[in-house]
Order: sequence, then structure tokens, then C-alpha cells
Amino acid sequence: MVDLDALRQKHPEIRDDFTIDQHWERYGVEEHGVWKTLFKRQMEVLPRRACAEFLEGVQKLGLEPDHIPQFERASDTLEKLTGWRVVAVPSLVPDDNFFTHLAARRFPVGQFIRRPDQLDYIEEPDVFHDFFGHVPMLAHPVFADYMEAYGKGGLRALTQFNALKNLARLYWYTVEFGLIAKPEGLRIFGSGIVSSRAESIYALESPSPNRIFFDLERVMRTEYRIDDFQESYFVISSFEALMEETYKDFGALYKRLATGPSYRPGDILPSDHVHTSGTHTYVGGSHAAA
Ligand code: HBI
Ligand code: FE
Repeated sequence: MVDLDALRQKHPEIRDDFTIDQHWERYGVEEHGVWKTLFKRQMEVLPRRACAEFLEGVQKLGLEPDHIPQFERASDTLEKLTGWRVVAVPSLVPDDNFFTHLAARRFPVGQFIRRPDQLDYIEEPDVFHDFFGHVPMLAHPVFADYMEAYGKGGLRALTQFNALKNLARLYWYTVEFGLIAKPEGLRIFGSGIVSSRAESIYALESPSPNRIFFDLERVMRTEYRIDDFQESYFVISSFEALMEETYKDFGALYKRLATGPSYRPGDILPSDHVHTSGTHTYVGGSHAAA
């Protein structure tokens, strides 16, 4: 949960919408050095692993290898492409605030960057996870539409239905950890994967995880873990197909989701359209031989 007092303590200038000023001039050599190290590592593993749309986004935004981006300048470029802007936030913001920003085509990006001893994993989204992981995909018009629709859906899920949990799963298994099927093979678009060197390799090449073709209700019933690699990845056929999903009747869907099963992250169901089943798979609930 977000501790509002601590946040206001640390960022007295924080605004009602939880945005702060980036103060780009305050980043020191060490912080730009962490960006430089992470950027270089990722650009070594992402060609032939990240989808072309992500790599094109990095290029269109003119992301510099050696410096943390200037949000205002990058937003001017991004806004011309898809109407999105980036706003600086201290870290996680409350759900309703997050969705309100997305619905207005503003992407909240953590202003801080992880320390050199935290290169492989951090709990809270920092500027590298948020900007390098999320912002390049916002340069893609259809994905940019999906993210706005997600924000609007999030506000509805919060206010009209008690369906935040289901919607958070949809975000998790697409925006954060989504894969896409391309003629040349599976490619990554999820931010949690593209901002992690180890998971960029694991998600596509390890025999361990399941890779299951996307189904909206299946994803919204599937739990997820935040502290380890994913046990299952979901595969979309195109960003257009993902966008089409948002036209479905979510009211009826939420009603169905209020009852019925939730699935464990590693489950594979008889109804699943499986791309590859992992070595740890629970087939139909029983523990398959590893
Ligand atoms: N805040 N800054 C930030 N970034 C997020 O990704 C984020 C958030 N608050 C809430 C939230 N995500 C989740 O509730 C959604 O993913 C559902
Ligand atoms: Fe994220």
C-alpha cells in the first residue's frame, strides 16, 4: 500500500495527482551510470527477443544509452507520435490515481533509479523499469490505445465493480509479462521482461515456464507472483487482437468472474491453447513429473 505521509515527507512538492518534478539536473554520475549499465545489458539481449515494435519505440524516442531521459523532452517526442506524455512520480501511486493518469494518456514513471547493488531486481518500479520497460511501447499507436482503454477500464473496475484483482491480472500478464507470436517466433513486449536481462532470456528459451495463448477470462482468473520469474506467460497474436479484447462486455465478464475458479500461476487447463507446456507444469492440478 502507498504510505501517503512518508511520501509527502520525502517529496514535499508532491502534487494532488501524485506527480513530482523530475529534477533531471539532480541525477549524479552514479545514477546515470546505473542507467548506462542497464541500458547496455538490455540492448545486448533484446535484439531477436523483444518485438520489433518495442525496439522501434526505443529508436523513435531517441533513448540515450548514457543518460537517464529528460521526461519533458521525451514527452514532446512521444506526444507527437501517440498523444502520450510521461509524468514523474516517487514510486507506486494509488490505483485510482494510476488509472486516472493512464486514461488521460499520462504514464507515471518512477523518478528514482535503483542503486548499483540492486541491478538485477528491485521491488518498486524505478525509472529504468518504467521508462525503458514501458515507454517505448507507448510509441505504438495500437498499444497506446490499449493502455488508455486499460486506464478507463481500471476506473470502471474500481468504482462500479469489485474487479480490480481481475484487471490487475490482465495488466500483469500483458503489459508487464506479455509475449506476442510473430512469424519468426515468440517475441517479448512485457515491460517486466524487457527490463530484466535474465527474464528476457528465460521467458523465451527456458523449458520451465508454460506459454499459453491469450484468453481474456483465463488470464483474469490466473494468479501471479511478483517475486520470481513467471511460471506461465500468455501469448497474444497481435496488438490489434489485444485491443479488440477491450471492446468486450466487461460488466458481464466481471459478473462471471465474481464466482468460479482462480488458477495457480503454473496451472495448465484442458481448455488451454498451449504453445509450450513447462517442465514444472501442474497438469489439471496434479504435480507433473519435473
Ligand atoms: N503506480 N507508479 C505506478 N506504477 C504502476 O505500475 C502501478 C501503480 N499503481 C497501481 C498499479 N500499478 C496496479 O494497481 C495496476 O497495475 C493494476
Ligand atoms: Fe511496470
